[in-house]
Amino acid sequence: MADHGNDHGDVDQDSTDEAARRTATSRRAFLGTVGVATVGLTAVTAGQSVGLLHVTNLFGPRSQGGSPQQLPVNRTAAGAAVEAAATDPAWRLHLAGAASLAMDRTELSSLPQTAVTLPVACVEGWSVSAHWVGVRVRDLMAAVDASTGARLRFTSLEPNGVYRISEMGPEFAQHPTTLVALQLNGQTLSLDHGYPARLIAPGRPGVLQTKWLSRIEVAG
Ligand SMILES: Nc1nc2c(c(=O)[nH]1)N[C@H]1C(S)=C(S)[C@@H](COP(=O)(O)O)O[C@H]1N2
Ligand SMILES: [Mo]
Repeated sequence: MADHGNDHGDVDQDSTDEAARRTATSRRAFLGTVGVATVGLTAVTAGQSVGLLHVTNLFGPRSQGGSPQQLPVNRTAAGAAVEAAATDPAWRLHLAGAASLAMDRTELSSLPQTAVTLPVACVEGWSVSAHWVGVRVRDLMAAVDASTGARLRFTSLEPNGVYRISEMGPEFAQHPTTLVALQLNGQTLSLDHGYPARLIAPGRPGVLQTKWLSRIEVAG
């Protein structure tokens, strides 16, 4: 084994160095899965195995009557005027920390997925629990070198509307169940529930669970 290094010093690793090395390694491993759609799904977080997403019929769930995907819709994709932008193949989720990245849905689906059960709790008086699968926000933002203490801003494709932008502090941003959700109740997220990707986080009102994500960035 070739050793081209020039620091043959201490065998004992300083614990800070070791932690930094682990962070860098896991970041490389995380990003290493981007674009490789057939691997990486066995290394799923929290011991949960989740299959590759199959984009099937986005409009199908709406034609079934009642709430699509067993969850009420507060504002439809048509009402928010996002149908064209949300189904555009050019869609990317833009991530901005010290570095920046743009990922399409296939790339997001190829990253380690986390499954959670969390409610949407609307101030209008309903709360419905649902099963979500997606990528941890903290992993995505670590990939663009955002500080773990950062406050984040989530921006929707929605051209206007009071819920277009939401923000969260690091206590939510770093939470292991705060996700960019891609799947809802076992199906590809429907257009009305925020396709191609929406925010889902624990312990926050529904108004902050931003649908039709376009961008996540470090706030101010
Ligand atoms: N972009 C965007 N996100 C949004 C909203 C919206 O109007 N626009 N409404 C919010 C509100 S008030 C609620 S209660 C939830 C509802 O999510 P659901 O329609 O998937 O149940 O989405 C939130 N996210
Ligand atoms: Mo809401």
